[in-house]
Amino acid sequence: MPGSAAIPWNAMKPISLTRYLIEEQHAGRINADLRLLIEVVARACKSISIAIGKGALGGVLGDAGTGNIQGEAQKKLDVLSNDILLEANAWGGHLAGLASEEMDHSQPIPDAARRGNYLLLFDPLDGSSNIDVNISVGTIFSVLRCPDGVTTPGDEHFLQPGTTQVCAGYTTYGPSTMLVLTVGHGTHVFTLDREVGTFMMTRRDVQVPADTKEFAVNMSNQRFWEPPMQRYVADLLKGKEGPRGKDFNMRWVASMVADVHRIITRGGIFSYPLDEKCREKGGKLRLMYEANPMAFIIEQAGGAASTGRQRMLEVQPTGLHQRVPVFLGSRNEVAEAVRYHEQFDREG
Ligand code: P6P
Repeated sequence: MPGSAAIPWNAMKPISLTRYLIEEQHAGRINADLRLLIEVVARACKSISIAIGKGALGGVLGDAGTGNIQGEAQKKLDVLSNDILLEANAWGGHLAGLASEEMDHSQPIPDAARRGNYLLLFDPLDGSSNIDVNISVGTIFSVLRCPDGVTTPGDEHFLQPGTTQVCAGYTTYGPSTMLVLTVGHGTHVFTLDREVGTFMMTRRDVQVPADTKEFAVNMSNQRFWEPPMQRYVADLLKGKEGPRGKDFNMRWVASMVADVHRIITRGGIFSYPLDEKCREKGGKLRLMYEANPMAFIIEQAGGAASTGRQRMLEVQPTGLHQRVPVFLGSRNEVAEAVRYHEQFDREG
């Protein structure tokens, strides 16, 4: 076309996950084993997406009739998703071991297979209580390095603070299937092109707005919260007339991946604080394969993540299925929630 400006060919269409990972490898930011690991997990998420998409027609809804170490009844899709991720990661030679919300203990890669240097942790299907009512659910994963000299990792080798993660991601199975990923150089969003079967980059280097007017919390727990959480939310609800000087909106999907993805997309704060019901367990959400990967993803997108009293990524884990209180999202709002907790701890 005469006069049309020449558009660099590679600016004309989104790049695939594979191309992004190859570019990261060529830049020296990831190695071949980590690239393979991420591709394998992404491929497993595509299989999970297909299984979920069948719904009632696939015979995969409802309870599996089993329970997990969390004391939760497992859904059929919990077990299927876990099996898909185990099988996908068993033979690639990129892992030394893996751990799952659905398994009591971590599992070293079978002796017969070549072992790599990474540890993979995942919640294979987070929010699975929403499956039977057709609400978005997701897969969350975190990657750590296996400690030097350890060839058969045990649970104790997974107990590394979130700052040691080399990769974290989640896949949200919603109207579209989207993979959100960080390898420590920004947070990027990939959307599954179902016709081709490829994740295509649809947002590079997400930046979560520093401020927000939207909070996510299960308000039915309000009477069980600690005083600082009571005061923080009470002030949110006072709106423009209150100390915050602005009105807030509330969302609660009860699927962490869906709530966090909304925050990645438009900002907000997600909270699952301590309450009298979960205090003895340390909280509701799990540190190693829910809070830490989400914290890494959010921080890489300019947000913040805290227990309310400590930066999430600096928590020293004491157990594979350890639970923690969670505040994450727009950094200035998380700082405000933390301020309420610090003031209470100082002054009561
Ligand atoms: P509640 C789902 O079971 C989950 O682990 C998270 O995905 C979600 O944010 C939370 O629990 C919902 O908890 O108490 O509101 O059902």
